[in-house]
Amino acid sequence: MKLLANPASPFVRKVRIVLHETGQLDEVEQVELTTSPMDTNPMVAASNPVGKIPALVREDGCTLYDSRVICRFLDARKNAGLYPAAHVWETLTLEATGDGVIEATLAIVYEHRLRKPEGVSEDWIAAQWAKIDRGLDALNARWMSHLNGPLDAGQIAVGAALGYLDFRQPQRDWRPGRDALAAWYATFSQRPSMLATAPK
Ligand SMILES: N[C@@H](CCC(=O)N[C@@H](CS)C(=O)NCC(=O)O)C(=O)O
Repeated sequence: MKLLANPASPFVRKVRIVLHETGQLDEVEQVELTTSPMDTNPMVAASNPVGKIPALVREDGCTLYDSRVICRFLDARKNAGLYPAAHVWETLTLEATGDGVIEATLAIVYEHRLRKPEGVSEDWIAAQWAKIDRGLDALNARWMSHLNGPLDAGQIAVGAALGYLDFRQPQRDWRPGRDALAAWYATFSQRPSMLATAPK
């Protein structure tokens, strides 16, 4: 199998963390490439019609895309328990929360990177920050017992989201006022899978 990937992508990072945590690193070749909404890489477009990474090209089945699909596939392949049946809806919702924070953070990155300076909307960026802040506040207020439980795909998405905020928005520290989440991340970010996949 081949994973179309870029080490800076937080959605790719989710998949790479799952590969580490489930012992499948040797079974997936990682093909490093760049793509962007304004300049879609042809190999990505050929694998995922909406032109996004990660995409997982399989020899024995269709190419999978969207990190949630790929993470769930890799988990099922090894019966790794990252989507435990007893808590599957909570786990998927937590994963969606992490992904939503990533989407809003990525939207801010693209707004600065891809628009002409006169086209950048500060109001729109503020609206993305509101999504991020509400997401992080919800994690800190309502999800700590789940986050502190056995490893699952929801935790991995949140870890990737907080790592991406530190990577792209270090000047706006998300930790003040969110002590429980900050304490959780201080420990979670030291997992070997997180250290091995940290964006540079
Ligand atoms: N929902 C998708 C989002 C993937 C995504 O937005 N990936 C970014 C890189 S971090 C991308 O490929 N952007 C290029 C584009 O939007 O055209 C997932 O979870 O995989």
